[in-house]
Amino acid sequence: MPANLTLPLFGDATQSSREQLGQHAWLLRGFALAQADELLTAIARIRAQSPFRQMRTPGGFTMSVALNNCGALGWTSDASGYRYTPRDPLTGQAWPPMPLPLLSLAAQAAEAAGFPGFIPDACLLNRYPPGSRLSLHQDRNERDFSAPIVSVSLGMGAVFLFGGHARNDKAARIPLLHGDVAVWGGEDRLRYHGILPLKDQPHPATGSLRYNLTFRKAG
Ligand code: MD3
Ligand code: FE
Repeated sequence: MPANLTLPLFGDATQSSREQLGQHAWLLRGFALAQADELLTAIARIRAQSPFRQMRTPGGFTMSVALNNCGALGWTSDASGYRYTPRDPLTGQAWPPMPLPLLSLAAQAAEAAGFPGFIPDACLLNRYPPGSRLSLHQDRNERDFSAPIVSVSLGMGAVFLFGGHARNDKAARIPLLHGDVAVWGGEDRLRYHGILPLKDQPHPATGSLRYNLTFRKAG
């Protein structure tokens, strides 16, 4: 951790900094801090239209993380597989539109990480209660792997597993804190990654929850 990064009471970064995780993978510490309240307000509006829900995996498990989407396409999982759909299967309606502040934050973060012109058409919202986790996986349901993915972390901190191109490659453990943004593309786009079971360390902005937004070009 660079010496200029100070961690106050709740573990948020107070300054932004840029850490390189891979050839084309960057962690922008605190990049979303100034917009965090605006982002949480946007999540509350999205939730009123399409609720967070625990999806089933094709293998028959129920995910511990609750999911939601905004944008033209949304990621869903059920007994028949993983895919992007234009409608929320729960409401039968289109997913809520992607709020402009979210879209512009994602585009700015991508640009700061060397991916100018990123226009996502999907934003997956993950909501983690204490104890929930995301096991090691690759993001490969998007049509075009040449676009990067941008992720924004809000609320409780989590330990991110940053693996390699094979499931068994040793994974680095990287804390993700309120306001942190990660961007990965190029050769890092298909790295295995996951989130360890969340500790209950309530955050003033969200209580005992963590939110992660991932912006993707899915279609
Ligand atoms: C992957 N979400 O929704 S994003 C997912 O925090 C997902 O909710 C996690 O994986 C979450 O599919 C992690 C953070 C991240 C950061 C850097 C990466 C994922 C990465 C670099 C390479 C590959
Ligand atoms: Fe992922």
